[in-house]
Amino acid sequence: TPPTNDSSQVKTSTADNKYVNQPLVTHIYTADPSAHVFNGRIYVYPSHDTATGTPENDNGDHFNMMDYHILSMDSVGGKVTDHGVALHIKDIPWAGRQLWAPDAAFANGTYYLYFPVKDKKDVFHIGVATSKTPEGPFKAEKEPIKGSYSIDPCVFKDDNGSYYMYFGGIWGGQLQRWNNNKYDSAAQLRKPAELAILPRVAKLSADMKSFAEPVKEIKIIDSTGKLYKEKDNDKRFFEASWMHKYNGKYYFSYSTGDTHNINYAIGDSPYGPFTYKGLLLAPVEGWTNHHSIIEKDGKWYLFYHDIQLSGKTHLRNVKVTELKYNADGSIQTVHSQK
Ligand code: FUB
Repeated sequence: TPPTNDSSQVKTSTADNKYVNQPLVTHIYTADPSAHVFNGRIYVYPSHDTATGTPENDNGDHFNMMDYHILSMDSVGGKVTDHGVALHIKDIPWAGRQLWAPDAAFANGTYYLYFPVKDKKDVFHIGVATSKTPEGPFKAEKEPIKGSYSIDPCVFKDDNGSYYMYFGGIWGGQLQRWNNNKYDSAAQLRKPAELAILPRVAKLSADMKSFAEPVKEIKIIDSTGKLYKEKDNDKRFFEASWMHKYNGKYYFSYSTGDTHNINYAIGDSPYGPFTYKGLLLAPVEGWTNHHSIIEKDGKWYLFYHDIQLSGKTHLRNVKVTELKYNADGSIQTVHSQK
C-alpha cells in the first residue's frame, strides 16, 4: 500500500543524503516523469504505479497501471500539486491493460496526452487524449494513433513548430515484434551478434492525432559511425526515449533497460543519426530507469524515478535534480545513488 503521509514538498539534497533528491510526492507512487513547462509552470506527466498483485515477469506484467495523475509546481523546490485522475483506463475505448509511460504536448490551443496501452488483443499501441487545460481531465480518442505501436512516446516540438514523436521499447514493450512497421507476434529479440533494434520516430500531423509520414527508425552510432549490436547492451536502445535541444543540437536520450543506464547521443537533425556521447543518469535503485529533461528560468533539470519509498521495482517515485553541461556541450553524469 502507498505511504500515507502527504508531504508534497521537494526536499533539496544534502551531502550526506542517500539520494540526490527526495520524491516529489509520497501519497501515491509515480514513475516515468515527462516534464514540460506550460504557461510558466512545470507540469509532470508520470505513470501512476499501483500494487495490483500481478506476478512479476520479464514482460513487466507487474507494471499494471490503471490511470494517470498529473503533477505541477511553480518551480523546482516549490509546492507540488497532484491534480487527481486525469485519464482512467476504463475511459479509453480500445484499451486492454497496462497504462505505461505517457507524454504531453500543447498545440492548436489544446493539450494532448500521449499514452501507451495494450489493446484488447494485448498488443501495445499509442493513444492520444485531449484537454483544454494542462492538468486535464483528458478525453481519449476512440482508436489508437494509426500506425503507432510499442511504448514510451516522447513528443518533441522543434523550433520551426514541427512536432515529432519518438517511441519504442523492447522486451515487454514489444518493439521486437515490429519490422518495417509490420506486426509479427512470433518475432524474437535480436541475438547478441546482431544489430540492436532501433527506436522509432514519426512527424505528427497538424491535428496532433496522427502521423504525417511512415514511422522511421533512428540510428544511434558510435564515434566511428557504426551501429551498436545487441551485445552492446550498456549502450544500445531499450526504451524511454527523450528528445531535447541544446545550443542547436538534438540530444536523444534513452534507457538501456537491462543495464539500467540513461545514455545520450547527439545529432544535427530530429531524425538523427545520433552519435553516442555517454552516460547521462547512472543506474538508480530499481530495475527501470526513465527520465525527462526541461529548461526553466535558465537552468536545466532532469526528472527521473527510483524506488526509495517502496523498495519494490514496480512502485516508483519521481524525483528531480539539476542537470549541468560542460562547455563542449557534453552532459555531466548524474549519480543518484552513492
Ligand atoms: O512504467 C512502465 C514501463 O517501465 C515504462 O513504459 C518503461 O519506460 C519503464 O519505465
